[in-house]
Formats: sequence, structure tokens, C-alpha cells
Amino acid sequence: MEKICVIGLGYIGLPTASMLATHGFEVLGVDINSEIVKIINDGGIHIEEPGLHTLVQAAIKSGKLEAATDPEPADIFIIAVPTPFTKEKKADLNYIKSAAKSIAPLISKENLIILESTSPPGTCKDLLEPIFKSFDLKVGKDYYLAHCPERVLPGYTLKELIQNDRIIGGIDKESAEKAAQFYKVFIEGNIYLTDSTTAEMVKLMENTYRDVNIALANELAKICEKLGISAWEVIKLANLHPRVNLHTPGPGVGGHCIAVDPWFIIEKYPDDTEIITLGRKINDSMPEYTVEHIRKIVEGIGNPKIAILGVTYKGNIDDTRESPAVKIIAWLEKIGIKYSIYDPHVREFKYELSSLKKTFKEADCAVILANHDEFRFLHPAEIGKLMRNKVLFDTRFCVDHNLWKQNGFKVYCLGVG
Ligand code: SAJ
Repeated sequence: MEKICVIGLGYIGLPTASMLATHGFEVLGVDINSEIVKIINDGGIHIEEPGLHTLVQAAIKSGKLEAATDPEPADIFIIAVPTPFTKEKKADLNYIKSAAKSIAPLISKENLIILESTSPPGTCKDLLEPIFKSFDLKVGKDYYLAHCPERVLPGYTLKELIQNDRIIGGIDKESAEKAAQFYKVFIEGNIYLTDSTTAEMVKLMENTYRDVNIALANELAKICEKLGISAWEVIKLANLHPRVNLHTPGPGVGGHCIAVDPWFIIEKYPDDTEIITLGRKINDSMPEYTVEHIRKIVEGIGNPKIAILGVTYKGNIDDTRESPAVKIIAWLEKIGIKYSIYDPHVREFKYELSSLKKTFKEADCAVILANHDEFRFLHPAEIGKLMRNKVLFDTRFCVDHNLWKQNGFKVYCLGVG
């Protein structure tokens, strides 16, 4: 039976480690954060993801999953650490570097090393292979190396981890084949083999495609507001065409993938990435654009207060990384608009969170920034009683606007003129 060592127990590493353990592998999950290690060994989780708690509990109970702060010798090493970007919008590969250096002394008997973290094109060839070489390890002889980018959608991780097709990019043919043999054990989707640089580029282009298309939707929203029509209706009707898939506008693109990954391409080829750069610029303009709407809505009200609903980067998750809400709140502070925040999914946040009642109390405008399902069940009649002015600004077309209007609300929606 094979032993697997998963480096990084975050949004990808933890579901992967526990899923492998419940598929019969012996798994050591490694994280530099000893608190996270303790939580997991106690059968708990430190992130929100539907079904994950039950899976981790089962994995720990079976004795097949254990967490630790240091790696141990294994047959397969999976690197699933974050690849954030620096202030200069350059990929920060320090986590990948230190993960590689931590496992290099443990490599033996033709181990397989898999990089799942999203990385700039060339990372396997130009960063990982030289690191292992500096430990006297020769690829194809002492170890195998492949890039198998994760492609799961937060909120659907457990299902997509198994059902999605996987791209496996080997540093050489044998590495790709070895990695495919491993993934075949638990992946239900198709497996496609290629080289490592192509796999790196496939992953980056998937997210870049989405980013550029969201930018197009945001541009459409701005135009429709001027035209006095609804972008949401345009999108719905245009998408009836069999070859059109317009995305949806919003207060900005957040998360640790779509707002970050395009920069990994721009960084390497700044002169050839005009559309990608423009897409990033348009999406990055949306938080300020949203604030400008809020400012206009409350113009003329003395000492206005905003009720902010949802601060995660999208609905029904607990993740606030790179969330447009963070930028929007910072802007509100800058222009001196008071606010209260309610988010039923978030426990810790950069800014103070309040209860539902406190958030709406004496508010002049409720602003929906994340489309959590809970907000669809709010009672505008009850909420209206708490507010000073019954105004809603929905940046996600999240709730039933007619219902809110029937209950005396003035409703504004991003992308609707
Ligand atoms: N968003 C819009 N309009 C849209 C779609 C999304 O404004 O039409 C916004 C969301 O509100 C959010 C951001 O974009 O702020 C990103 O959300 P998302 O749901 O598009 O993507 P992520 O970041 O949660 O997950 C993506 C996925 N990639 C693709 O769908 C191509 C996922 O499959 C990847 O595994 C993940 O990035 C990753 O880890 O790279």
C-alpha cells in the first residue's frame, strides 16, 4: 500500500488528503501551522467546505490520515501550498520552494512528486527540477515529477475533486504516466496527459478565460446602466444563443485564483498580454465603481449608515481572501461613510462583524456584496422596520427585487439603469 505525503492542508490539500485516506491510502498531511495540525488530528477543520468535516472525521477515525508539521518519507509527495502574489503582482513562489526543500532530503526509491499548486509557466522545469538537482536527485532516475493542477470550485470541492477531468503534465513521459496511474485510483473524470509547462498554462488560461469574460460582463453592466436597461436581462437572453456564455457582473473579482492567476502570465509576457491586462484592470475597477454608486445613493442624507451584507469573495463560502468587500469597506472608511457588516458565513474578518439586527438598525441603505443563499430568505418587511431609510443596493442580483419593492424599498441593482 502506498504512503502519500500531502504538503499544505488548505482549501485543496486538506480535502485531497482526507479523500485519499478514505480511498485506502496511508496519508500524512503536513502544514507549517501547528494549530491547524492539532485541529485536524482532533477530527476538526479550519476552513468551511460542504461535506469536508464529515470526510476529515472519517479519515482521522480510520487511522489512515494523520497531520504533522514535518514531512516523512513516502511513495508520493503532493505539493498543495498557496501561490500568492506580491505587491508588485509577481508570483510569490516561496511556499513551493520551501515545500520542495523540505521533501528533497526524504526522496528515495523513485518517488513521485506532484505539484498541484497553480504556478507560472515553467515552474516544474525551471524551479523544481533545479532545486531537486541541487540535492543530487536526477529526474527520471531518482524521482518523477508532474504538474496536476487542481481545478475544483470552492463550495463544490469534494464532488469536483473526484468528478472533474484532470490534466497531468509530466516533466517527462514516464512521470506523466506514473502520475496518471495514481490519479486513476480515485478520479472518475477523464485524465489527459501532456508536458508540465502545457499543464501549467492550461490551468492559468482556465482562470484567465473566466476573468476576461467577467470583465466583459462588467463592461456590459456599465453600458446598460447608461442605457437605462438591465444587463442581467441582456445576459439571460444572449445566453440563449447556443454559442454564447456571457458571465455575470459584480462588485469585483475576488478569491485566490481568478484575480491572481492572470498576473502569472502577464508577469512573464507583459508585451503580449493586452487583453488579459485590460480584463484585470476592468475587474479591479469594480470595487471603486460600487463605492461610487453607494456614495450617490446616500447623497444628501445626514451621517448615512450602510448595512453591508456578505463580505466573502462570492456566495455560500467563508473565504474573504482578495474579496472586493475588503476594498469597498476601505473606500467607505476613506470617504467617511459609516457601516455595519453582517455575514453568516464568516467568523473572523479584518473589520468588525455585527448581528443581523445591529447591522440593519438605523441603516440608510442595505448593500448586498456576496450572494449568500441566506439573503434570499430575508424578510424585507421586518428588516425595513429596523432601517432609517428603506433602500437596497444589490450588486449580485441576489434577492427578489419585486418583493423588496412591494415592501416599500427603493431598489438599486448593479448593471440596471
Ligand atoms: N465572478 C463574477 N462573475 C462571474 C463569475 C464569478 O463576478 O460570472 C466573481 C465571483 O463573485 C468571485 C470571483 O469572480 O469574486 C471568482 O469566483 P469563481 O466562482 O469564478 O471562481 P473561484 O475563484 O472560486 O474558483 C476558480 C475556478 N475556476 C474556473 O471556474 C475556471 C475553479 O475551478 C478553480 O479550481 C479555482 O478558481 C482555482 O483554484 O484556481
